[in-house]
Amino acid sequence: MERTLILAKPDAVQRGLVGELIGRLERRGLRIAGLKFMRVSRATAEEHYKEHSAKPFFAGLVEYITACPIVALAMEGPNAVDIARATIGATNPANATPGSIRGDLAVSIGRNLIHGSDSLASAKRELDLFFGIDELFDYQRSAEPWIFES
Ligand code: D4T
Repeated sequence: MERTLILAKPDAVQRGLVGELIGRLERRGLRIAGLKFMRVSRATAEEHYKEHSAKPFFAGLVEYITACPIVALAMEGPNAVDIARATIGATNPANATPGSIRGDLAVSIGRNLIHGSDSLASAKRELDLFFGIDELFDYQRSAEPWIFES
């Protein structure tokens, strides 16, 4: 079982596509372990994208992700990191396969709708950045009958 960080970015919120994005990931088979509607601070954005800090698109990327609220999700399931990335599609929507989220719903790399962690190590780092441990639901430990009545 893996967890991955998903961000429905500002353009997804503005275009009213949050439900569509979550729905696609849920229908694929991943389940929600955490969810929040939030404004990303500049400090969090810079930390989240620090591997790109020297790139020419970094300033625009931070402006974009902090511009209006996003929806942050922890999604979980077997191979959740790779499954989410495949469902999302290539970083540049121009190269994303039709049938993927970006391949169906986006055209521009600078407005590519959604983020998914690119490795298990990134997922852990990014989930820690966006969620406190008490904000994530532990299905394994829960005695709640969360799908079926007994
Ligand atoms: P995110 O992190 O947003 O899910 O994107 P990816 O994981 O798919 O891709 P990434 O880390 O390589 O890029 C992060 C972010 O930067 C934007 N970007 C990227 C951009 O605006 N111009 C560019 O040339 C590149 C490479 C898009 C995603």
